[in-house]
Amino acid sequence: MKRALHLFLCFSLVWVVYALWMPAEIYAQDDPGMALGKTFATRSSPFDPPSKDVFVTDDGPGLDTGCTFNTSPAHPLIIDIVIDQFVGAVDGSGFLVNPAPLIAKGIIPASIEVIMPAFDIDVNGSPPPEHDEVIFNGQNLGLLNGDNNIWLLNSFTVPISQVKFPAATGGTASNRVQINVDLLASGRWCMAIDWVALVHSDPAQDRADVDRHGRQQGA
Ligand SMILES: [Ca+2]
Ligand SMILES: [Ca+2]
Ligand SMILES: [Ca+2]
Repeated sequence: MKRALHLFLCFSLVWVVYALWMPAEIYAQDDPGMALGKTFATRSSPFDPPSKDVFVTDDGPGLDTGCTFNTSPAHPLIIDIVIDQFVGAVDGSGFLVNPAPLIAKGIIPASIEVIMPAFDIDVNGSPPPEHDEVIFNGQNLGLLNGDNNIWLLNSFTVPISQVKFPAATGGTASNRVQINVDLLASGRWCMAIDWVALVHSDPAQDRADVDRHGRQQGA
């Protein structure tokens, strides 16, 4: 009986160690297939998304794809980031009808940062180099930056007027990032994205900027 209890305790201990160890092991690997259906995010880059003042998409279509060419069926990469915070009236597309008073009151910032870790953006590759274009809700934000075989955190500033919000409390709005890979060639360069975050800066700071701007205009 004592031996059976001993065996049981040993087995339990092994299982606990195994259970604690396993998620860390899977988490550290860049294997989107293994992450499907898991509750934790796939971390394919060395960068963790911010946890404060942020809307983030870390798993799903367009993310953790491995190096993707423009000849891949997965191209272009399309990543939707959901905002579930109602702030004011929006038009039929989800854009704020009148953001200025909300900015002045400090309810929303004047702009947000769209940030994403991007892999292997060969801007210094042999001509033609890698040119990967970022589109946010239909607006061109510019080209991704990076270098051969490294992850680099890219950041783009977007005016709040180009961000989609839900029409009512409890609703959601999808903000779409599209990456057009390798604009200058076909099947030449590949890249990947780990996550996309919409980071809102401090509305109080924006309000101060608006006030200062207003005073400057009025002076
Ligand atoms: Ca490369
Ligand atoms: Ca590349
Ligand atoms: Ca990810």
